Amino acid sequence: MRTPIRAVTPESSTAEIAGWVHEIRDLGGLVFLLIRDRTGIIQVTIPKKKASPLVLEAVREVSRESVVRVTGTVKAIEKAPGGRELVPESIEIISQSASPMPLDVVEKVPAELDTRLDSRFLDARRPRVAAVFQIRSTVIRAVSEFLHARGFINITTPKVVAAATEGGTELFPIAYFDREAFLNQSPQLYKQMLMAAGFEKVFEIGPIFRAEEHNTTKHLNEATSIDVEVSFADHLEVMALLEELVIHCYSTVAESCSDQLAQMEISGFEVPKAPFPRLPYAKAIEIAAAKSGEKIAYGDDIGTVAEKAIGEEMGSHYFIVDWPTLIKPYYAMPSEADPKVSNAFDLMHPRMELASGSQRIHQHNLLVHQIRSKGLSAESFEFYLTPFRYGMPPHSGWGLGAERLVMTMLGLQNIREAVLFPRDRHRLVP
Ligand code: AMO
Repeated sequence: MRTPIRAVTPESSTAEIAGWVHEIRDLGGLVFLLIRDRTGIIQVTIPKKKASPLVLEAVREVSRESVVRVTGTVKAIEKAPGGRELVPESIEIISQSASPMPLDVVEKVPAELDTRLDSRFLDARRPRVAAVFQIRSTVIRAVSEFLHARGFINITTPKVVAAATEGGTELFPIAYFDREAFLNQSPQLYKQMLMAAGFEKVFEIGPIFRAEEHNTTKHLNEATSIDVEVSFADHLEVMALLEELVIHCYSTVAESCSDQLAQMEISGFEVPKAPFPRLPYAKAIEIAAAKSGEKIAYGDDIGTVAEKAIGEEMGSHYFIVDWPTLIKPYYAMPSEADPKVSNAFDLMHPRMELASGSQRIHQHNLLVHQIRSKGLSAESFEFYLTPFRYGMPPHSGWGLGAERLVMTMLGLQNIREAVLFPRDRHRLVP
């Protein structure tokens, strides 16, 4: 039976391990093979004089990054990783690796991100890279557990759709038999329709597609969105839920990923504290003008430079609230007190936007009016609008970018580092 490398301790007497040949060090009379599996690294020590001919032949033939199985005796030794070594009785080469490799797993030569992504399967053998995806997995589990515990239903909505959600641009058209269809930009319309179905609390963790032209360090063409929709709740209630969820994700990672954080050399991992400040849009653009010199007219979007300046001023997670109705999507509810402002919010990390959401319009007539006032055709939204005529409860929700959450949590420089196989303007393989 194969033992995970981490479970081989100085107290073990014998062990059978299997993994990749991380390094080969030939010191003349002694050869060291470092063998790696996902749990750790062990030193296999081969004294040339004492080893069997079969073991010596395997050692001569094996190349780095080959998959091997080794059985032998465990000895306590202080200098080796984990305080133990394995002296082999047999070494079986299960799968020999070709060389030279397109990427150095041991990373003596640091590689460009593009080279790493071209050979992601090798890149992800690096414990530091694998740690990102173990943490990402923990974050997704934390989200799912958190929402299930609060009575949410996990939904799956179509990714092949007939209409835009977030406005007409940024859509990927596809051929759907003899009709035009699109890859969905957001589950927005579907999660809202399920409020009319009486589900009350839904969530989805799934792909969203955006034909963003710009190739930046924080945009993907295929991203993962954590979407939530709640009936009988206003924007303030779903903001509180979002804040609690983000903190829960950080706490879960702090509690259960200490090895991975150490692997990534992240020390002093900080869990953000509630409440996140609520910054009105009008104040945000004032800060941007004062700090970055970038003047934003009321009603214009907050661009990257301004976002950065505001982020520096705020220093930790915060919400931007009281957005002008004009720049928020048609489904955002205008404030009762001042309809020029909508009940919409963005959750910000000092580096970038993480989520946006709002209280939604639940009145059919108002929604049709808003769709038309954005220059969109209400007819193409028929399937979405009909449920609003047969008993639609008031509701609110948000969409949180999973990659941006992981990227900002781990201080990654490029969003592509938080995706196994990113899709961007230039990348369609692997
Ligand atoms: P929005 O378009 O702001 O809102 O998207 C929500 C969040 O999804 C992430 N995101 C992206 N991440 C990486 N690359 C992209 N191209 C990309 N586009 C979006 C961001 C963003 O904050 N329907 C609304 C949500 C709602 O109101 O419920 C929506 O899609 O982190």
